[in-house]
Amino acid sequence: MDQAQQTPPPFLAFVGMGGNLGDVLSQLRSALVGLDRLPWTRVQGVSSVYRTRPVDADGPDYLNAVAAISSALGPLELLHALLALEREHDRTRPYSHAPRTLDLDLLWFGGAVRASDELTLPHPRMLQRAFVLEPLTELLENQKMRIPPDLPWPPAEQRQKWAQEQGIAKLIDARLMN
Ligand code: PH2
Ligand code: MG
Ligand code: MG
Repeated sequence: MDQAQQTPPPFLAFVGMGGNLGDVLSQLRSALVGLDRLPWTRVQGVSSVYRTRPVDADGPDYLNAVAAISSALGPLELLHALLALEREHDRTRPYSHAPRTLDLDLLWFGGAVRASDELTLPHPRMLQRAFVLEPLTELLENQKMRIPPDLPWPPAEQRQKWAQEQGIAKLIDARLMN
């Protein structure tokens, strides 16, 4: 294999998954398969599924989860692949925070820091949203991963308070992956 064809080293990334329209559990499962099929990308693990009340949004309750992936795509390439997966799952955007079949948000990408109209990393609201924090905390613990040192993790009491306010409930019988 010549130099140009060698796979660049993969980065660890976290992807927030959610939806509140249609058969969301099936959509999340299918999205996870789609993530694992992306070029140069592997799913390393996924949290439990959480039922969550809409935050700054309307419509039915959401199902949310967070996946850890390793990917040698660049952050924008990965973002575009996530948006393409959303479209494959009939995602439409009639207005901001509208109910959706599938939302895939790039939360954190190998510690990269950037801010543009298209992509801000780390995700600017990820540490205030219990529907991200709770599944991500569980995932890190289960994968025996450390909290990335660049993320100012809220203390457990704060997280508990937000989880209560935002009505976060772990679904014990709904696994996305074995
Ligand atoms: N996503 C939003 C806005 N509000 N609320 C919940 N519970 N879960 C979400 O995934 C979510 C939300 C914007 O993407
Ligand atoms: Mg979102
Ligand atoms: Mg999104």
